[in-house]
Amino acid sequence: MSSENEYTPPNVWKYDESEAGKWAKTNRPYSGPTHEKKLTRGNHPFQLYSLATPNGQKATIMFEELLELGITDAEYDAYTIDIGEGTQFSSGFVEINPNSKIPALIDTTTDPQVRVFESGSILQYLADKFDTLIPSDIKAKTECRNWLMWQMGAAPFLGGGFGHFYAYAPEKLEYPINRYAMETKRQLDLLNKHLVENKFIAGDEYSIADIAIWPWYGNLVLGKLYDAAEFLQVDDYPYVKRWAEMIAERPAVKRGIRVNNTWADDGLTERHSSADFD
Ligand SMILES: N[C@@H](CCC(=O)N[C@@H](CS)C(=O)NCC(=O)O)C(=O)O
Repeated sequence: MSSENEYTPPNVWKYDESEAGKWAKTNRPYSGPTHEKKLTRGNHPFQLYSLATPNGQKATIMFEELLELGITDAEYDAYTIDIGEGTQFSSGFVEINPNSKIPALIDTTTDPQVRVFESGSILQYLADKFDTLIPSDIKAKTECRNWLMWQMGAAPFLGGGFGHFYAYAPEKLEYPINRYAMETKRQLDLLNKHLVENKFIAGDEYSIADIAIWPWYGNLVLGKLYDAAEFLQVDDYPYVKRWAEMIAERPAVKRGIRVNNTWADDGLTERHSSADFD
């Protein structure tokens, strides 16, 4: 197959800043801080630095679910990290996540304090710490972790693959859109088949597996991600839709998706108490 867009890679790839497109401030071929800036800190046990993207929603939904369960030790301050402006490259943020990606968390109740990065690690840490939202029986717990790890491996094909080429890339290219639409639909079909027999992802109980998967695949079938519901024919996955709608109704989920949300009318740039939602 050849096209007028065909690209012959040179022997050595070169970094061209002008080619970086929509994410010019975020895409660089190296890691580490770009500027000195400390993180702001509040008084609650947990300090969260995030943004209401699907990966960020996992952390804020988890905190709101813990608080909904009456676990007041899970009180948190949430600060917005503006990834379009490159705030994830400040020295303070890089100290808690050398990978410069939201969400990142500090548990201030331990000595020394614990940094937690990677949304899956944050969910696992909080579930372990408060002994909830993960089954205790080893078989059920493993099934929950299976799906948690599945999400961490699968979602980059949806976000970095499909979402990038369908919604963000400067030109619409058929090959990558086809490739990642195919993989996204395969993943949706997998979830749909799984949810025929399971009320929640890990079985009968709501768990961190649902909290990890819903922000990506739930939002997608509810038409809230990449405006791609028609393109991907999400009505073909009725069990994913049933599950997504059920989870969207949870009070903690309704609150969680408002935190660090700088684009929704009811979004909260920072969250310090339950009263912020009033
Ligand atoms: N595997 C990571 C992915 C986190 C991630 O990709 N975060 C994005 C926003 S959704 C980010 O911070 N991007 C900023 C950048 O790439 O510089 C996780 O699940 O925490």
